[in-house]
Amino acid sequence: MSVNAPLDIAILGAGAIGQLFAKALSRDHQVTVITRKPSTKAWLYEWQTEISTQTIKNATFATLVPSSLRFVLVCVKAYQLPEALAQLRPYLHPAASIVISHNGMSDLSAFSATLTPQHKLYFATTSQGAYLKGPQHVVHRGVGRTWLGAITSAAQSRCPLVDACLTSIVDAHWHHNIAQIRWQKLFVNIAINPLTARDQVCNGQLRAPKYATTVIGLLNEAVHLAALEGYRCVLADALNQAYLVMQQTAANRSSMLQDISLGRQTEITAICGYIVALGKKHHYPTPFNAKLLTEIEALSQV
Ligand code: KPL
Repeated sequence: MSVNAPLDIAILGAGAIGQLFAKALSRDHQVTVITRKPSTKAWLYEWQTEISTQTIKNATFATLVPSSLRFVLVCVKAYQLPEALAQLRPYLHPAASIVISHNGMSDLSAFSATLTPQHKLYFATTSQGAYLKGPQHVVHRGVGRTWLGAITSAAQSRCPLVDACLTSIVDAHWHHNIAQIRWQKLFVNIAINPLTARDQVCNGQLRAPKYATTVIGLLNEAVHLAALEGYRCVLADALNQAYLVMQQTAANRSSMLQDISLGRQTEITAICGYIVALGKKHHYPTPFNAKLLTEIEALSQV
């Protein structure tokens, strides 16, 4: 298959990021978004002053043919991932390429164990600032970088789906060590998501001096534990990156703030909860992450 040939790409998950990727990829490819309920309504996209509508093909699992999906992006929340992957598995083509993207950390080993040597599994991290304003209304608030990289050894060589993402998604790049990049993205989410959600502020407002001690405390714990897990990282770099994303996505409401505002489950377990769990494993105290974990869990139950 030529790198430039249009692909049939399925996207599982119609959240803000799934829809941003769908819109970007649909310029050159046939995109189908898999949702729980069928929909033919056009999506409304707001990108700064530009507003456009687009109808992207929609399917539900009930309408799909088993073993038919060759190129798949999975853009669901970390806590939805195990169920989503179990549902998706029978519909994967024997040589499917799959890109998973979500905030926080997840264990992909159970899913990887079900794959054949022909399957290729990748991960994408993104710092795009986007949110759903209404049921089919995406607002893109800031360009952030997207990194793609291999999870399984079969995916060490790139594939047409990855090339399509690298070409169509703005500021998207390949990285040979996506695990390291996932840690860097985790640092950004640890610094931004819980505080914006707790205090109901936009990302840029966290640059105020009153947040500095907490941001440093959260990242100090995370960087220390990342090092204990074998990932090279420096606190100054994690802080620089977090403050850069606060600036680049200043007007954005973080995904966790949106979740709390809409009464949805948050990704706190895969973000601060991940650090707290690692702290227990390594007998390293994590008071900053534990406090935010408790506070966000309490808010989710209101
Ligand atoms: O990933 C994000 C999120 O909101 O989940 C950031 C990068 C913080 C953008 O808002």
